[in-house]
Amino acid sequence: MSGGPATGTGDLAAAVLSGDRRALARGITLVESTRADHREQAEALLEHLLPHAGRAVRLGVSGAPGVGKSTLIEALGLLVVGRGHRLAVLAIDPSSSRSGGSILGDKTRMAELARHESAFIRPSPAGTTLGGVARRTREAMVLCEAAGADVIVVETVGVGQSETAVAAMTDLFLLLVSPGGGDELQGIKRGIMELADVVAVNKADGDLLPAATRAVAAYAGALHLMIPRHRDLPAVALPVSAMEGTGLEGLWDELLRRRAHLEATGELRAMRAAQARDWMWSEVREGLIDRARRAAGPLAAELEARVGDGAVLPHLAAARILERVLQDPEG
Ligand SMILES: Nc1nc2c(ncn2[C@@H]2O[C@H](COP(=O)(O)OP(=O)(O)OP(=O)(O)O)[C@@H](O)[C@H]2O)c(=O)[nH]1
Ligand SMILES: [Mg+2]
Repeated sequence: MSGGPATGTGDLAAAVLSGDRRALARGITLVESTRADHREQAEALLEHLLPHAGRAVRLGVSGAPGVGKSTLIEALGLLVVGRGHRLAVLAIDPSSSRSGGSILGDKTRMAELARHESAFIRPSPAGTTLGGVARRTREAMVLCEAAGADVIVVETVGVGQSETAVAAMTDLFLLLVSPGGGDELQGIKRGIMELADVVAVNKADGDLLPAATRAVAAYAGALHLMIPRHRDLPAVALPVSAMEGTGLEGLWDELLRRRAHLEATGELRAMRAAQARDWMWSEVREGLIDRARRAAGPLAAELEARVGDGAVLPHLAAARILERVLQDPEG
């Protein structure tokens, strides 16, 4: 790149817009970087690209470990690119630093999809905070859409708050469950079920088929008792087999039907507006916390220790840190 960072960013933006996958990968690396100069370039890049984003179908997929997310995303992804779409798969996985990159393993598991010219799979960055990973995933989504992806799948492992983070950046939320039935239903937090547009009971094949059929009925009953996320569009439960491919056409059609409904009623626009507002405030939160840590310096560790010992009340410690930020607003 020549001509300083501004020109470089412009060139990169043009390359991303032309659908150049290597440029897209480089752009995502830039938004993932924590270096201050990279951050500046990332922001310039996003400013170029944001007007070209926003048209994709954004689908969140979550489910417990081993439920079949990777298998499903590969199979559904192949179906989607087979219908002429351009697909990007991103992941929110704040635990990936601990597990050594489960999504990296996924890329090899989704081998056929990863090789497809219309699919782009991006392993999750090793993140320290959910907020940090979520920010980078949101920004990566903008880049993928600018590069021409019209379907974005954001995957997360269903073990924590990451479902809420994914639901806050997507149009549709697919909860994948296994045919465990009643017991398992108890284990899934109500709040997560309430986010779902579709609960897909996976592994509805072979010996597991009868259990899967019962589970679909149990989930349908449970969903029936909940307040739907979208009025006139109650969530549904469906059986699928990611391994055998059964139910996937129906699943995709159901997702598209719901997306079309949300678009027609204006709910999609309202949802995206609310998401943009949330994004803004979460940036404020993350930014303030970053600055507070920098402004507090060694005082942070000292106060953490004293709060831990019960020597200082947390809100008083917080007030002291906030005072520092206000004295030193540039961080
Ligand atoms: N019988 C059956 N097995 C399946 C199906 N889908 C996935 N599996 C199996 O379930 C296991 C876990 O599948 P993955 O796709 O790796 O599950 P995952 O949810 O991505 O797991 P993590 O990434 O560890 O959270 C593998 O052994 C798959 O072969 C299915 O539709 N039917
Ligand atoms: Mg997986």
